[in-house]
Amino acid sequence: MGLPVIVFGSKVDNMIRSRPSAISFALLVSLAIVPASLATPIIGAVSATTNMGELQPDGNLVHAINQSGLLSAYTSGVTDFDAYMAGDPGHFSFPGNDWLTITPTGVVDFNLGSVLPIGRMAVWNFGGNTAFDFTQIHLFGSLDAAFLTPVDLGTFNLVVPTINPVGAQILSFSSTSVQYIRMQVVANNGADRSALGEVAFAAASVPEPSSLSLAFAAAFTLCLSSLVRKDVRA
Ligand SMILES: [Ca+2]
Repeated sequence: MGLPVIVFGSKVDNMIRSRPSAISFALLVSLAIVPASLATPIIGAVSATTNMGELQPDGNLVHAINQSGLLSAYTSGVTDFDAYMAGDPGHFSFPGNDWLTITPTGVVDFNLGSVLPIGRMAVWNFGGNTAFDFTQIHLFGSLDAAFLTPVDLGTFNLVVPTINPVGAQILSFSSTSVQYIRMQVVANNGADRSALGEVAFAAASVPEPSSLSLAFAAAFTLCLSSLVRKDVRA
């Protein structure tokens, strides 16, 4: 029976040719060793606070973190950030879909729910080429809600979209383990108050094999070791 040569040396290769069940098992194990976690899951904030106010009746801050207005939904912690953004998900600014502030500048803190390595932030600015859009923000990260030891993530200029729905602008910074992200609004596009469509974050995680895959990998190693020992004795 002719079996394909894969990556083994000649002795092991000949041995495996004589053991079709062994190579079938090895191939099955190889397929089972897959990452259990996504490389960059998208993270939505679980809550947010601000000193910029919430213009009523429709301008609650939660509208910037609850996926309202997003034309395609994601599952926080599950959906892959890059795969999601590759689809160019738009946000439609409309009453009930945006955070409307009372003051033009100030601070908003996003709580991610747990400490995560965050290296990117997606911002959907207010749609329609308005004077309410944020134009410059400064980001800080923190392990604690009081930002007692903030990590400076940098200043970013935001694009004022001319259309509605709008695409996300991706802001990149050094991956930092934080639970809270502070957005300091430095400037808006000229109005005496501001508006924001939506934000989300990307958590960089190291892919880890699942426990089941680890068990398969251990069995795979033992199998090969046993086969090699038998081959050496032969
Ligand atoms: Ca929204």
